[in-house]
Amino acid sequence: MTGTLRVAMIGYGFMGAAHSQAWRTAPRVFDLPNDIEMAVIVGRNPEAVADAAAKWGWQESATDWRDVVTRDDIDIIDIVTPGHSHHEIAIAALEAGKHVLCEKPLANSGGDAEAMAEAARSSSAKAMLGFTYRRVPALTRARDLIAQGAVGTVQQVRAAYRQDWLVDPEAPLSWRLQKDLAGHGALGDIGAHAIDLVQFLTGLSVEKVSGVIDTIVKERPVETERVGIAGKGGDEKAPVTVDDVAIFTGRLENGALAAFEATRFATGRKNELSVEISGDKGAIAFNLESLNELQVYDRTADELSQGFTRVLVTEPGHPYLEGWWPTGHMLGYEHAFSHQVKDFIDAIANDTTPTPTFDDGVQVQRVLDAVEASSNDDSRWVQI
Ligand code: SOE
Repeated sequence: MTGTLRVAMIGYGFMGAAHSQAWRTAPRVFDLPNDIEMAVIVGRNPEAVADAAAKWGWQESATDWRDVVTRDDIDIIDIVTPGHSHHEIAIAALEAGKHVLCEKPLANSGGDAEAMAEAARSSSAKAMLGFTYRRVPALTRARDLIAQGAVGTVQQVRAAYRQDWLVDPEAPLSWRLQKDLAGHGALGDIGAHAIDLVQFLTGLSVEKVSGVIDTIVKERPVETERVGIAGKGGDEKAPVTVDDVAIFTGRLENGALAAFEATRFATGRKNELSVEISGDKGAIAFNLESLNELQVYDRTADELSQGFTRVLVTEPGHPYLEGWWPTGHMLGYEHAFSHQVKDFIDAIANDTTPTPTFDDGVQVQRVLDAVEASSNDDSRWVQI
């Protein structure tokens, strides 16, 4: 397939900015099979969405996604709204024959996620889920190394996503803290990344979980202005209806144990997504705060030379690096979003299945729901 693909993006918050940059950048960095037009950006507030269109380079803005998903001049719908609306928008778009890129987590409940996956299976259009960290070059490289046997048999895993933007009890009740909008708290927002990464890196599914979730600050100021992630609040307070912290154990399909942590209360940890995969032949560790590098341990090397080795994933032969800078130059948080666009457009052009699929999203959703169920039942093991 060649020609121009016209994109409409629904939503315009933090992820709207990240995705806009990617839609603009990917065709300039990579040799894509199609031209991309950033056609329409959609949001409920007409002035704010018009400002976003002008700032980020969308041709026009609109206020009703229902009118946009059925337009004949739109090929791709990119969903960057809070989780509660993913289900309705994605299904309408797929039924209208549009390709869909949807932010994570897939939905707010297992039932909604299943319906979305069913719509994706029945559509000839492509559907892809935005677990973007899979496309940080170091993590793509880690997946390849593990698949080639670099750690041998996976025996144990640690994965933590730790932030601290809610330590302040006056940080307001943004949509991420409301169950009806977000589904889960830290568990769904950032724990979902940790779960997806473990499954992506090891190729092993989480089969059962035992965990605890907790809400440390039980009520917060109602949000009066949305700024960044945390926003601004006034005097009125309302209950927090999701978790602040989730700590859980997962049993992988090969029997290995995985320790997971997702928190917005790790004081001083701004955006630490760390994962370590340990096997009988070696280990690989990654931390998003040093996202251009891997720590690699080879247990089969000469005993006296063994130790974790820092490997910089910045070379033109590494995943996605061909389009960027000369040897040794670094990438940042936003680059993975451009890699996501590249892979999505390639899958559309080559008629292949883009990953993560909506089915992958269902699997993660089941794990999230199982962790909450386990916590509600004195941490008993819950089968996925
Ligand atoms: C907020 O916790 C957040 O923006 C998540 O929603 C994103 O998925 C993650 O990439 C960074 O943190």
